Amino acid sequence: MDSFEKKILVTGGAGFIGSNLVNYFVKKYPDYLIVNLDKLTYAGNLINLRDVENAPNYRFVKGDILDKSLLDKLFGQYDFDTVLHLAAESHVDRSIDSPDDFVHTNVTGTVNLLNVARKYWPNTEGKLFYHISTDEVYGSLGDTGKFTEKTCYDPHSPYSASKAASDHFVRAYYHTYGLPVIISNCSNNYGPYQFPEKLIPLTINNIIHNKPIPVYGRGENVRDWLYVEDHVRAIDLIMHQGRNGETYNIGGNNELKNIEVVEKLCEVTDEFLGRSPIGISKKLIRFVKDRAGHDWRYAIDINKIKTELGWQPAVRFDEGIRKTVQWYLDRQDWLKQVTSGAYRNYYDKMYKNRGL
Ligand code: NAD
Ligand code: TDX
Repeated sequence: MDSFEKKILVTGGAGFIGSNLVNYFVKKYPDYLIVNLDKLTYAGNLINLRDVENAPNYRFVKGDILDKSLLDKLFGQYDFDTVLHLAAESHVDRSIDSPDDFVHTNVTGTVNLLNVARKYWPNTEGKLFYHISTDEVYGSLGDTGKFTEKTCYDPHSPYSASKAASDHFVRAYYHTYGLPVIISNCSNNYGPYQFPEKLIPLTINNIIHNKPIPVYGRGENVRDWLYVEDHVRAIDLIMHQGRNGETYNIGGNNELKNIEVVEKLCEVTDEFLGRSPIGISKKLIRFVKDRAGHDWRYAIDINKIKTELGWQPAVRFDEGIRKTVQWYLDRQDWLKQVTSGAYRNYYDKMYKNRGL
């Protein structure tokens, strides 16, 4: 164990961003030990990690961040110096249907991790607790303005309220106990391995199967989209060069209305599937009842991470979306596998509720 330069606990490493991060870190840093702790909820899948599962610097532990004795055992066994905390319930619609799991995992789970880090890190030299969070903690913007690191928290959904609470606990442990922490708040990610309940993979999956595409309200809400690999690169930089106690906003400089995203996906997917005329799949679009408390617009000011750490998004949306559509078309086995089982019931119920 001591032969590793760093010993990193990644939580939620079988989910969308987590698996992209684990795949990237395990390959880029053979001298770092990456221990991935994941409960494997509906959103976590070990097939996302096939490329690295036998790597000598990678370990997987199936477990829950609510299991305090497991956390204690893992810290004792591996002597972690870094925590990259991504495990969370992450889907806003699910948080509206049933908030409790969001409180348990996102709030209590985060506090459990903070407590165990605090216990095992009496000497904080070289240690870091890094919480990967969301721009949704800042609430909703009108037609102008951007979120900066100084924007006041104003979460609107049970999901964003739970992430805001966890961010507050992370900062409280920095101020109260001197735990070395960093938080980053990122905008909407897209790319390989995103669970097909989120707008982009859901739309691609529905186009493939000629199913209705639900667009909430009039489709005019705006999100700032970032290719997941750019987010992972930002996390890598922040982990190595970010300053203790600081917050970094991460965004794609890429604001789009939901309807623009969906129409673009129809065009690219039609092109790749050879459907004619290109754009014919737009006939699948259905405007449905709006999401309760639907945040109007998110936009991120990336000035701090750009000037301090030299990070900016590298993948343009046009390029990222083509890579993403191609990935889902190539990996229909993946789509099939992750949408079987318990997910089916959720999906069928959601469609029924929306009259689709
Ligand atoms: P995801 O839902 O795809 O993955 C979450 C992972 O956490 C899954 O593998 C799941 O099994 C695991 N998990 C859930 N509860 C757990 C528990 N109690 N114990 C252990 N593991 C558990 O989520 P994602 O989209 O990859 O998001 C990862 C993190 O990044 C989250 O904290 C999310 O809030 C944050 N984030 C996401 C986005 C985005 O656009 N997806 C943007 C900004 C921030
Ligand atoms: O079927 C849909 N139709 C639709 O119009 C879905 C699933 C979504 N939408 C809209 C709602 C949002 O305005 O599309 C936009 C994107 O929705 P989601 O993919 O559910 O993402 P969002 O709610 O913006 O939250 C995401 O980004 C921030 C992630 O799920 C969070 O985990 C992350 O923190």
